[in-house]
Amino acid sequence: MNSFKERIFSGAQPTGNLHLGNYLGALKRWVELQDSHDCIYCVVDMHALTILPDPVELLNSTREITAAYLAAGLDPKKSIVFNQSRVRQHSELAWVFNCIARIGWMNRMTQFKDKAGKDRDNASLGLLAYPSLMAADILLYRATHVPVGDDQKQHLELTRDIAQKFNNDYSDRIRSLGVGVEMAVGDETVSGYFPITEPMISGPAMRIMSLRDGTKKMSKSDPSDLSRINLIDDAETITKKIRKAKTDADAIPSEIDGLKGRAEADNLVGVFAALSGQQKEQVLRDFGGKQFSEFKAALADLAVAQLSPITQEMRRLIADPAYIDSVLRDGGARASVIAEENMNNVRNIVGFLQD
Ligand code: AQP
Repeated sequence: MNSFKERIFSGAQPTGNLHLGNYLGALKRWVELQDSHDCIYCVVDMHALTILPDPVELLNSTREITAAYLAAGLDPKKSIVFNQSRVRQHSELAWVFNCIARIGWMNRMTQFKDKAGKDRDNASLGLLAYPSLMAADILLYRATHVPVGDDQKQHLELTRDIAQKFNNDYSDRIRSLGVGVEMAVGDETVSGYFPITEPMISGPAMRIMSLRDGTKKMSKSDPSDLSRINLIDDAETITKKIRKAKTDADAIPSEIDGLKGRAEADNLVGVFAALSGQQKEQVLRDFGGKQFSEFKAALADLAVAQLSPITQEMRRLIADPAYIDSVLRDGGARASVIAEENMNNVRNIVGFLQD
């Protein structure tokens, strides 16, 4: 069976500083995947427009997020690293997908509901269409796997629905042009132009929660800076934020069951596990019965040891914007070659007249 070449695609929005959730849920795993896979990592600046950032902040943030990627270990020689808006085919494919996706699908997206709030009529069309652009980001490269945090699961399912509907709607045309690829979906073998992309969501840190409220995701847009650890924070700030993190009055339990109903404790144990490359069970074996003050001191030392080298390298790179721009330019040129080949096929599939 002729099948898709395995390819990884993922990205983060330049809407502020990357935080520990972005690092553990995404970036750290992206770095690990570089050795075994063909990887494309994007700074998704077009997605950032959905919150209408100040243009100068968007430019700065795009460079800062690229600096974080590189400082965390993305190697621009091994992987393609670029900013989305450079490769025009992302918006071109997103338009095709806007005509495939159904408004009902978009209205069901929990991220849209959360971000649009009560006044949905006043939300931008871009915010509603965001998952269609995300599907285009992934499928433009016919990526087979997408490592993301748990919060992106629903968008990934929508990407699969869009790919499936495109493959079905244009199945005759894909066959007659001979551009389809056979793939296994469940027990069936089907043919299509786009792969049914697999999300990669696993490990102890797929949803890192706010340090102030264990029921809310750690997020760039949380107004409280104490709610998150930014990759750019210095050692003193990291230690202070962990010391101030919300916990309860009980000691650390020895068994996983003891974390039930204790969202903040569960979150800190998960962070420790992810940073130290262990399972939560092991962390509980080491710290069960101890007070939070002792556990937090150990967690702060671990976080500082892991994040400080990244922070230092980020600061060095941010001071060299010409280098960052050259990485994005080179990555954009390499991404464009793949993007144009696929978009050219899509234009033929949908029936756009070309030379
Ligand atoms: N708290 C989290 N825990 C684990 N993974 C997370 N990710 C985000 N937050 C957490 C993962 O990081 C990657 C990049 O995310 P993004 O920047 O594209 O957007 P986001 O998910 O919207 O992140 P934020 O911080 O919550 O940003 P704002 O506040 O701007 O919406 C993704 O793989 C994501 O799953």
